[in-house]
Amino acid sequence: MPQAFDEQVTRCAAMLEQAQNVVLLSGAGMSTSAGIPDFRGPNGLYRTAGIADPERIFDLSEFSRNPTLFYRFHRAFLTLLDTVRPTFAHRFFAALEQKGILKGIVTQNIDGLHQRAGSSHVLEIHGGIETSTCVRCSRTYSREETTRKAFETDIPRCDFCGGVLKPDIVFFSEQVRHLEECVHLVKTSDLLFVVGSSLTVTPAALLPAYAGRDIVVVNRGSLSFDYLPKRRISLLVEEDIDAFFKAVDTRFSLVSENGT
Ligand code: CNA
Repeated sequence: MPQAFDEQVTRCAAMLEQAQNVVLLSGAGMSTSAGIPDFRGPNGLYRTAGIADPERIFDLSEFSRNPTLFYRFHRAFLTLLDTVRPTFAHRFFAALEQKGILKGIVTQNIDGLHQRAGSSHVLEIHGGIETSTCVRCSRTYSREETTRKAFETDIPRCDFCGGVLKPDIVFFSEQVRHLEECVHLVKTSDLLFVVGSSLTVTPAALLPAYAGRDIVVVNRGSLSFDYLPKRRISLLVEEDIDAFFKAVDTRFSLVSENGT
């Protein structure tokens, strides 16, 4: 039987008080209240994109054949990023790092909101959009250069060889980033938060099984137990992420109203 909200808040606060090595694994649900849709949630991209088989957006062979679909999505994403701000939960975890309790964040997100909230130890396991690489000559381009090109032409290309620029996001079938460091971070945690992830994308979904001690999952909606058996979870909170961490923060007052 699900525990009442207040009881879950109390348990989470008690675990936080005991913990010395908190780690966060975050997913797209962390940013939905900022206005960035997730993939598999009720308003997620997979239901709303109007594209048959939307996984094609991040499919490497599709990108190699024709990057138009990806850049149509990416231009909209870049425009959206200019309008959004970190959520309460982003600021809560940034504050935990400042307090010295949180040792690092593994994020599957590519929106940079953890860093904008003030977190400094962020491992972007699925890469990010700060740089792009020419698929032909491997020259690196900044986010600013790629963005300018993406809005000037249909497909941004390398100034030197004309190759297509690909933002350094991990596409399906590509190697993830920082995997060893992510595993080490999770193994050394005494409290792992898994927040806003359906835990369907491997290898990120395999990480929680390495957790050193307690695991708190905060996720409302689709959640796979294929890689993280339910019995390994100390606390499963099926509530809105910001609402839950706001309630937890009433016990700590880490987050100020107008900033971290
Ligand atoms: P996902 O599979 O879309 O799962 C997100 C989960 O969060 C779902 O179970 C939702 O129901 C849940 N959720 C959404 N909003 C809330 C909320 N307010 N409160 C509680 N639960 C909520 O996303 P994953 O991260 O698991 O999948 C991995 C993909 C998604 C990664 O490769 C990401 O790069 C990719 N992605 C990232 C972003 C981003 O950077 N913000 C956006 C969309 C997709």
